[in-house]
Amino acid sequence: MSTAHDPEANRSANPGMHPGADPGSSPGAGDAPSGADPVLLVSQEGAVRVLTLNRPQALNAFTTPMLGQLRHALDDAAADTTVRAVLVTGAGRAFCAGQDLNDPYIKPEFEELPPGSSSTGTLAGQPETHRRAKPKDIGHLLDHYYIPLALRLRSMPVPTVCAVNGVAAGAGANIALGCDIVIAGRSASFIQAFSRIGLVPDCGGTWLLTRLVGRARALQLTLLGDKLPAEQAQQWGLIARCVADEELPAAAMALAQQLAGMPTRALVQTRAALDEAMDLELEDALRLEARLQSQMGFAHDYLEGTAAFLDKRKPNFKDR
Ligand code: T3D
Repeated sequence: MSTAHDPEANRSANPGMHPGADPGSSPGAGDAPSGADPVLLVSQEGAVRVLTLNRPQALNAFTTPMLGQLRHALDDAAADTTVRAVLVTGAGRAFCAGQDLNDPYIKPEFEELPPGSSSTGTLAGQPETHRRAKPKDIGHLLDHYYIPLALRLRSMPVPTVCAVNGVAAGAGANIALGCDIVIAGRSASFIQAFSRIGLVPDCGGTWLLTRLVGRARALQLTLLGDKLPAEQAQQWGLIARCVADEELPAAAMALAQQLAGMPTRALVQTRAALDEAMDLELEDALRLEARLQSQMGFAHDYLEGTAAFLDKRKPNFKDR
């Protein structure tokens, strides 16, 4: 899988996602200064758009500019009709360690108080001081970055593959699991790290995990915050495939190329129908299938697919 530096990928992302903050330029901790490596690499192989998280020194932990750029890159892929599948992966030894805990957006800050005031900010391992945590609503980060990103991923007009090349923790795990097909290297792992730092799962974890592995295992993963090795994640049905580390790039690309050659619109409607059917009665699911099948039956790809079968040739699908 090759990656290329694309100046477009490093531009400012959607201003106005948060009052007074530009996700493409806000001061994310450890973010690349201008001229340094971009935090997201964008490249294309055939009809597959490859997005590579690129802060390996911090295990690709998400900064706000990086979140903005990832969302922008997904928007670009969605709008580009030459793209028929998206492959997301990470540079270095990790996929993504979740939210960068140094990011000023969420990092707790304290203010000194006059002696005698009651202190709320004394932390273990630090001298007793009179200080108070400054109020900071870290939920804004979800509202303005993670929710749009998770929804963008789930509504992509092309199939998505995630190649999990190492640890995927917190929001990093749930972004990976939000892709349509998740393939991981044997040494990769999944950690619902939220409870370790006093948070609840986010980025779709509560919705995804119960659906993927059931309530008991979802509770085990999220309450304990333990590391789930890739092989066990596959056995549990959390991810689709687990391969040898050295095989991951080629296997993930082959999967993405296979999907790119398939009838895109039918694949995307299949994802939507499966998601919707989780909350439907059988009869409603049957009627949804019939409605979608009607639409598919009028589309080019169905005519092409059946004609190619009957002509004993390879189909050339076009619909998106
Ligand atoms: O409201 C909101 O919006 C909050 C949103 C929250 C979403 C979330 O994702 S919350 C969960 C955040 N993530 C974590 O809590 C995971 C933190 N990281 C870890 O637990 C461990 O790093 C790992 C288990 C992922 C990997 O461990 P290991 O031993 O392989 O690597 P390491 O030595 O811990 O990390 C290597 C470097 O990456 C290290 O930096 P250094 O010391 O070499 O300069 C470490 O600090 C850095 N790093 C790893 N994760 C993060 C990080 N830096 C900032 N933020 C991180 N999340």
